[in-house]
Amino acid sequence: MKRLVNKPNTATSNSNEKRKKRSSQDLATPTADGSNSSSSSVSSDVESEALENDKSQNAQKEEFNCILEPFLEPGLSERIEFRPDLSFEEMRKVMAKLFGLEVEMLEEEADVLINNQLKQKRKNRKSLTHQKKVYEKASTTNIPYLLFTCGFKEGILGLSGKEVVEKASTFIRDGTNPIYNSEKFRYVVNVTELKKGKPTLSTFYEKRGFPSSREFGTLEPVVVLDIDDENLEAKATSVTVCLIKNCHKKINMDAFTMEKLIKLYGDKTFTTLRQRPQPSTQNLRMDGTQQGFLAEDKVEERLLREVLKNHQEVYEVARKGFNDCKSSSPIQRFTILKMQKSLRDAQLECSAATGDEPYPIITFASNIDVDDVEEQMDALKLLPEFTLPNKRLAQILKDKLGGINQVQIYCKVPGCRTVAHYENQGIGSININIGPDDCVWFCISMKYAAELEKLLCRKRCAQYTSQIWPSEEELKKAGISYSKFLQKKGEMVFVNTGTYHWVQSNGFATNISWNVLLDDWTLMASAALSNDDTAAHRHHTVIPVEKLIWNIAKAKRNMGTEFSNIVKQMLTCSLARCKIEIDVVVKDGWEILDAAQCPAEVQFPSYCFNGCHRVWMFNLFFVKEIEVKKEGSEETERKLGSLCYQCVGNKEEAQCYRVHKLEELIKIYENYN
Ligand SMILES: O=C(O)CCC(=O)C(=O)O
Ligand SMILES: [Fe+2]
Ligand SMILES: [Zn+2]
Repeated sequence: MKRLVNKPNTATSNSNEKRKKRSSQDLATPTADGSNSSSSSVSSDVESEALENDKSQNAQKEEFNCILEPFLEPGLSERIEFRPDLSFEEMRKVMAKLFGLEVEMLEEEADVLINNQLKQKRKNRKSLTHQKKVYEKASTTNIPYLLFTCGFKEGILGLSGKEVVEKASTFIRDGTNPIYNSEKFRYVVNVTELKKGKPTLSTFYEKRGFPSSREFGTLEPVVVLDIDDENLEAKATSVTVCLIKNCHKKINMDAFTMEKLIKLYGDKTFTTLRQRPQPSTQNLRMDGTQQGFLAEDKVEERLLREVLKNHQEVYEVARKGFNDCKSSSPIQRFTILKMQKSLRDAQLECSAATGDEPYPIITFASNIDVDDVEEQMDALKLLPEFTLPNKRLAQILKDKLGGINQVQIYCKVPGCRTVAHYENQGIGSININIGPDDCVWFCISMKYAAELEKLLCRKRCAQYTSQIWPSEEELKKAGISYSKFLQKKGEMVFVNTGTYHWVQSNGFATNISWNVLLDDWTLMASAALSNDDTAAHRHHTVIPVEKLIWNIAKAKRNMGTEFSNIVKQMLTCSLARCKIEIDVVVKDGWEILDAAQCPAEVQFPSYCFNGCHRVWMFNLFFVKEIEVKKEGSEETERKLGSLCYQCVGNKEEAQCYRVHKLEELIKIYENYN
């Protein structure tokens, strides 16, 4: 709760400097309102009284500085001008190797390279001996997962679409995938379920060539660019993460005030997170215990109006408390205690609270989806085109996807945490701080994905389901470098492909955010890797990757580039799987109808209605009557829904539909290179 006290000074070393400057100015003007400012006619009495005033004001400032000192964000990255980022380059190298690309890379120092090769050899040896223990067996499934990074069988790359389909037709006879090594697929062991013993470490990224690290991790600098930089796109897309300053000159920040948000979405219910505010270097649970990297919050569904009105109230309470503290020197202990109590009392009630918490249980309005409302979209339009929502490759997605090609808003009081994550499918993200205060960011390059994956296992964190707040010390010990920086009002953070990140507000702040999909081969490589990693964790991707690659091919996007090379490899896997799926379903005795014949009330399916973790339904889907919950009620009703082959069960009660003819897919495949 002390974090709330320091609200107006949620301090960076810079704002601290500003504070100091102000106090020396204050010395020149004896009273706060300046009414007695130095005139030659002032009596000596008044002068000495003024001197006393000065002294007491200075003493108070000193006192405030002492109180606030522990809350200044420690250990921040150096803010530097643009320079090439070797971690990002190394990630690109690994990806290029995985997809057999020959791309020009920055030269690295020779000894680093040799060192890494040595490490890799050692690690390879190790992973061979441990491999057996690491994974569970895959489920017995008739149709292989759609996987992009487990390697092709001999002589597959370069085949025509017709040849791929022909080869894939042998699956139904001998049960092995003749196109890609799907038999190597294993689920990752769920480390959160292990109560005792050492957790098995998953090695998904290590197996795909991401290096191990044996040196200590370090604090990386952060590149700061200007929104008017002539080469902004080239620079921003070649570093792990960067800050882009002066965005307030391009955005109408007034479009995102609390009042406007309440007017637009006040009556909508959103997921709000109840959290314990604490320094970014600490990770205590609500009850004061600590559980490694595992963070805790309580989820509540609340009206946005209620949450934002509360934020305004908390802001006022914090401001008043701070002013009360300032009104006496030395600061009275009881005014601090009074302020602490009023801040606790100002919070919304929390059903999960015991009532004895010695801190305010704050409310974080997270992931507020914004539709394409004119004023808000208009407010962003002067930003550089590549940073705007729903441009470039995102346009190919067509469907509206919250937070991906749609803007999302985060409304924060001091201490709100967005826990650690890769962006959906590891793609890039834009985040602008509308202010008034700072947010602190932590970022890790995907170069460290292998080491990070193992560290998370050791900490019993599941990548897709645990709330994770990593410790800086442990990262360094595990050889993982990271950057840590403040994002001030008006600054954008450009999170590049594959960057793992977590964020905390150090004051009151509203952030707006969306994903960017650029025509960049690292993005496709990241989507491919993420597709396979999510499958290994029994999840589905958020972006419909299979649909995306076919739309790219249909639009003949970036032909003859590294981008199209990777997409074509992904298409090979998809085409083969479509053939295998059809063969399995036909052999099982299903009649397949054209999707145009599907009853109108069944919308085009995306995920399986059963909530299963398998792929998005790209081609075949199975329609049957299922029991579903009525909206806003506990009652159920029977409705037509679409399921995947794995979940549909009895064919007497369901009908199979097909979206694409194989000939159509073959043609698109042939025409894309
Ligand atoms: O502002 C936040 O807390 C969310 C940040 C984030 O994860 C993003 O913009 O990608
Ligand atoms: Fe994010
Ligand atoms: Zn399913």
